[in-house]
Amino acid sequence: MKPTILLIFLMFLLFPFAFGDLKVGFYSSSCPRAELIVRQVVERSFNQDRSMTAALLRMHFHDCFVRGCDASILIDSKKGNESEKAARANLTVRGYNLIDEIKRILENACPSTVSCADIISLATRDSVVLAGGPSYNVPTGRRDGLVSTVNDVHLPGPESSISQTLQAFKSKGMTLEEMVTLLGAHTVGFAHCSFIGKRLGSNDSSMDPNLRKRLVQWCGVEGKDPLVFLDQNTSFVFDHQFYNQILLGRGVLTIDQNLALDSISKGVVTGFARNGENFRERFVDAVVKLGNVDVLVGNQGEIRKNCRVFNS
Ligand code: HEM
Ligand SMILES: *[C@@H]1O[C@H](CO)[C@@H](O)[C@H](O)[C@H]1NC(C)=O
Ligand SMILES: *[C@@H]1O[C@H](CO)[C@@H](O)[C@H](O)[C@H]1NC(C)=O
Ligand SMILES: *[C@@H]1O[C@H](CO)[C@@H](O)[C@H](O)[C@H]1NC(C)=O
Ligand SMILES: CC(=O)N[C@H]1CO[C@H](CO)[C@@H](O)[C@@H]1O
Repeated sequence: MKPTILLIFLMFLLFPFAFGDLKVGFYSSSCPRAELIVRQVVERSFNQDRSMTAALLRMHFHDCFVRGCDASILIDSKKGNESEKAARANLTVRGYNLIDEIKRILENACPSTVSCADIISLATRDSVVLAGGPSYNVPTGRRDGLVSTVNDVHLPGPESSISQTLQAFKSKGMTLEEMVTLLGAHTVGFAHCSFIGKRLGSNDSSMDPNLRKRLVQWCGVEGKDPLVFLDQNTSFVFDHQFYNQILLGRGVLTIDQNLALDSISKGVVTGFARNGENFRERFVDAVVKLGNVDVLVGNQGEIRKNCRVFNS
């Protein structure tokens, strides 16, 4: 073996779980029950409301794509200074109370030890498993950010093209396949009708006419903004049926439907539609990578005591 290869091999032996600057089991001595506590609270919440999986997945994505996975999404606005939450794209993010509850218990067990950013990542994993998705190790050791401003939020919108969206993912170091994989998170959860109004109003022939009929009726309630399932087949199950649905013209968001139509992404979609096991494996890699985007580690940032406010 060449010396360099040997060195790399030795490094993997010494740091088998190192991922970037995070590592699996970061709290194993500082707060041994941390992951257990997160799991128990997520389980309790999921048993009351199965849509928690969707809430957490979306929160995780919105957190990581704005200033990195630093829990900046959790900060409440102050007078005259709006935080990320105030952005239109983020207004419908849910799950803040669940994070608060986990944090409260963790602060009792191990004060000022477990970051809000890690809580989001761990809770997301646990909720994915509960919905039938794959289990995976979450590298931890993230620190909480010190900045949260509404002007930082530049997320792709539901009408963004696949190539625009791909640019956004590439700017975070993600590939096309990882983008298609992560959008597979739309296998769970809801969208408000207001996000698909344009699509229903136009003669978008890419939508299954039966689905269109149902959605026009369901969404057409005056003065209301009802919810529709993003995955019209297995709406609460974390599986690959979302990809089959969009191949059948049953995507709800424009961006979801376009995944199946655009020549850039169609191939990956077809592959995942056929092979659910491959989707599960790729999802694990992609979501761990998402959780590594621009993280704060070491002495950077802080460990918030209350996830909604900076320590001071
Ligand atoms: C990058 C392009 C993406 C766009 C344009 C997009 C857009 C949207 C929109 C418009 C909604 C409906 C929100 C509402 O009406 O309340 C939604 C929901 C959701 N998104 Fe995305 N999304 C994207 C990527 C992702 C990614 C990467 C994930 C996770 C890894 C994700 C997870 C979810 C989940 C789980 C929901 C359901 C939320 C709930 O039920 O509360 N999305 N998305
Ligand atoms: C308020 O403004 C400063 C920038 O002057 C920023 O760092 C901070 O995160 C902002 N947000 C909140 C909610 O305080
Ligand atoms: C949609 O198509 C139908 C029939 O083809 C037509 O009557 C209607 O005017 C169209 N609506 C729009 C908004 O283009
Ligand atoms: C819906 O999901 C079920 C269960 O995974 C699957 O067997 C069925 O083929 C799916 N239906 C469609 C129309 O894709
Ligand atoms: C999809 C969406 O609603 N995007 C909005 C997110 O928030 C920013 C800042 O408020 C808006 O400029 C985007 O249009």
